[in-house]
Amino acid sequence: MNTLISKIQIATILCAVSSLPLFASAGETANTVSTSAGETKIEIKDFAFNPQTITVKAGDKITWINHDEEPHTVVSVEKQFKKSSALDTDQQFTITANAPGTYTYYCSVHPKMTGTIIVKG
Ligand SMILES: [Cu+2]
Repeated sequence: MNTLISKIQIATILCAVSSLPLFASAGETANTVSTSAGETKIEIKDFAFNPQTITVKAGDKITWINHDEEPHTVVSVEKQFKKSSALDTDQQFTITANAPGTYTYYCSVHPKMTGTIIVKG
C-alpha cells in the first residue's frame, strides 16, 4: 500500500515539473501576439491579474476579462483611469492607455490582487 502511494506521488511530481516549461513558453507567445495588436488582454483568474505587469504603447487599448466565479474590479491606485464596475464572470473592462508612465492598480474587493501597466511614449 505504501509503495503504491509513493509511486503515485512521484508520478504527480514528475508530471508537474515536466509541464512547467510548457506554461512558460505559452505565456510568452500570448504576450508577443497581444502587444503587437495594439490591444492587450489581461485575464483575471484564481484571484490574480495575468500577466501581472504589461508594457504598452500610448494609445493602446487594455482589456481585462474576468474568468473567476467571483466578482473583481480594476481600480487605479492613483486614480489615473476610471475604475471599473464589479466584473462578473466573463465580463470585460477596457481602457485606453494615454499618458506615458507607470500605472498601478488593484481589485477593491480583494486588495491583495495588484497589477502594473507601463505605458511607453
Ligand atoms: Cu478581486
